[in-house]
Amino acid sequence: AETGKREVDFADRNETDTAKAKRLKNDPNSDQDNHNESASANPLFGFKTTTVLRDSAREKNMFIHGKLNDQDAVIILEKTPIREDTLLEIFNGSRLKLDMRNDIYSTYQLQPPAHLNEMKTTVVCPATEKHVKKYLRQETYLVQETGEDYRSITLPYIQSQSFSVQWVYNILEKKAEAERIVYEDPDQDVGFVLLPDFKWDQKQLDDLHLIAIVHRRDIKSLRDLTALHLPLLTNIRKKGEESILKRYAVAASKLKVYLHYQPSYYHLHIHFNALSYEAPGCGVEHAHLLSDVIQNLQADSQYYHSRSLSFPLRADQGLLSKFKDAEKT
Ligand code: GTA
Repeated sequence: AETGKREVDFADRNETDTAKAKRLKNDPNSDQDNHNESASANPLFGFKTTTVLRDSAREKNMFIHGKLNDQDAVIILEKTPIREDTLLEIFNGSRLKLDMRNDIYSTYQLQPPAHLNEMKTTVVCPATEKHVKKYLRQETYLVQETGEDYRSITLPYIQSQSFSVQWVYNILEKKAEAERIVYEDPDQDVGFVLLPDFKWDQKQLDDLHLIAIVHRRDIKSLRDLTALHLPLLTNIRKKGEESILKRYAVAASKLKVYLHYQPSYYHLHIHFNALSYEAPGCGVEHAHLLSDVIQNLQADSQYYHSRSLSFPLRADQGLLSKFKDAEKT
């Protein structure tokens, strides 16, 4: 098997320098056969970058806006973590190029076998202007929203413009990702679907991320929850944790289970993350632990109806200007 893998690796390198240069430059004059082959095997072939929305050398990712077949698209490229179970193959099956050596210190460029050098790639196409703005690096501001602000400012805003939740309905109706479902409770009142979040490539447990999507379609966010929803929330916590233990052998004490406020998608869903993983959006300004939510509702059924909630908004988010207009920031 090892030899087979190496052969593939070397076959890749047999590409001529000219072919490689053409491919890398996305040269429109590159030969048509090559183009057709590449376009069918690679749906991103011909993507034209308009702008890099954000990138991070530390997180090793890049968010790119561009055109894919004349449609606006956002592509997220992300280098994936190194897995312990691949170390043997990395050490024995890679090419090494020495960068420098000094006394007991040396650095190398290591080229692992191609299958260990994958990049997680997320594509949003066609992307709306709202998607482009969502991923653009921007200044954020903390807003404090009273229950009354929610009803007079936030609710009308999210009713008039928020991301489509079609992808959520596709999951609930088994029109998409059906094979990825980890657990389902089909009850229409307290039931939910638990599946991997699309940010998690499921290759390692360090960044475990699942979402529980409720079957009910009448709960937009934390703000809609009352004590009447306690059976739903406790059911999600209990069965979600049990299923994760069964499937991934990760105990409840190694999980953080939370809701976002504001979420991006206004159909109630709950995040299950590895405790040690700093997922985007798990900070105190954005995340509400499910166990706290349950206790708050047990103490006061109207807690999320009346309490002030803080959350960050990006500079160009329409909701921020609504709060500014109301002189709330
Ligand atoms: N299984 O089709 C889907 C799908 N979609 C469209 C979204 N999600 C999906 N999961 C499946 N299939 O965790 C997931 C999202 C998110 C959750 C919605 O549903 O990955 P939310 O409503 O609370 O919204 O959660 P949230 O967390 O604000 O949205 P999101 O998209 O996670 O963005 C928050 C920040 O995370 C972004 O600003 C960005 O910094 C970062 N981010 C987003 N996507 C990626 C990515 N692919 N890679 C790295 N970072 C990302």
